[in-house]
Amino acid sequence: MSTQHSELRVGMVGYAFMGAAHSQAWRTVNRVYDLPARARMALICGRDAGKVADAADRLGWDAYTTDWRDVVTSDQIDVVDVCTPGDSHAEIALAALAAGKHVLCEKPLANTVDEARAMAAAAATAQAAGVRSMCGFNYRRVPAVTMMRQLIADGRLGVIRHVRAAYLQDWIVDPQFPLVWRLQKDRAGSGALGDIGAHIIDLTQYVTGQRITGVSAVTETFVKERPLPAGSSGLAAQADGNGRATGPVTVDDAAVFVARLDGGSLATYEASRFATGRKNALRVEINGSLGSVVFDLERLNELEFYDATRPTAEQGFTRILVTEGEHPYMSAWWPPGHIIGYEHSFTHQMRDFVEAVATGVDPAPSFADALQVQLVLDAVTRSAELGSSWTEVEPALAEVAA
Ligand code: SOE
Repeated sequence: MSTQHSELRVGMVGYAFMGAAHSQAWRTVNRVYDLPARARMALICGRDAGKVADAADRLGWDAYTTDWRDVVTSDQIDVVDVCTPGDSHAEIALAALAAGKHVLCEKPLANTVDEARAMAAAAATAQAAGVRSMCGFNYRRVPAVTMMRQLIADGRLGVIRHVRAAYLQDWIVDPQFPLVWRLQKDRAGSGALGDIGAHIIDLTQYVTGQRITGVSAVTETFVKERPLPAGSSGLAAQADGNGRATGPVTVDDAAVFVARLDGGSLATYEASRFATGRKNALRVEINGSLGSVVFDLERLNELEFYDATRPTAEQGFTRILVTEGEHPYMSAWWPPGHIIGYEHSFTHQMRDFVEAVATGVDPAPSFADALQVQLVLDAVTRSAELGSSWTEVEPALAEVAA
């Protein structure tokens, strides 16, 4: 006989890539984990009635609406899952928290520090009334990443000296790629920095347990004008050489920065959408006084671990296959060696969120954790704009440079 479960009725706003990834996780989590509450895919919201009706059917939602206010005001909804572009995160999450709904909000938390501060404050107020909130930095829930954090917390790397993180994509290398919302500051807040840079900021702080205290940054927008998407309106337009309407790219295509963390380590970060050939390449390497550990998203079931305490003749990077039942999250899946994928990190995220809400504890990362990431993003943007720590290299003499 199945155990009796209470129900958490979920309302999700947004149905594009993240909406689909979250839907996969909401469909799966009850079947993989025995949780104190069952997540019910009650209501999905999108602005286009035809598309959201199709999404409800395809993704497995009970009902749909075109007004997010229906989601946050319904007394038939317990959880609001925000999967929209960044310019609506604050409005929806603040309304949901005020309505007493538990909130899961996609990363980055907001488009600005002010919005993130308001969201973190509202989450703290709501928390006093038992309302839970979390920001969807899903890569924390890749088993190998959780194991990375455990190795460091157990002292296996000793004192952390270096953090080295890159998140590289190439989906907008073609200058003819249209001016989608992710390339517009008022919609997305920033470009590669906030979209994928936020992930490596959160992930490195999570695995090291340290916080970034200062940065020195450069950013670049390589392609400054792009064709307007079909059917776009309200975008400042001019015509390119072929008479096609174009608009300005108002965000970074790439951000590179060095940082200090409060545990004394030095860090380098690179977030780019112009790393030709790199599709979704996230790599983090942590060097410590007793060893090093490397995570590569393209090999997400593995960790490379260098244990400098082993006999010299036996030292080398070993490949740990993170698929044993004792590894984080893995007991719910398949026997050892039967690897999992990107989408499983979202199922783990929903597991932890549902368990936290059902047992009355605060899930992590909190909105306060996500605010701290937003503050780092803001510092990177300000550093790049100021160029304060930038020292020009004196050009070599013409005859020498030739
Ligand atoms: C686009 O860069 C994107 O979908 C990000 O928004 C996600 O957070 C990342 O996991 C995959 O790439």
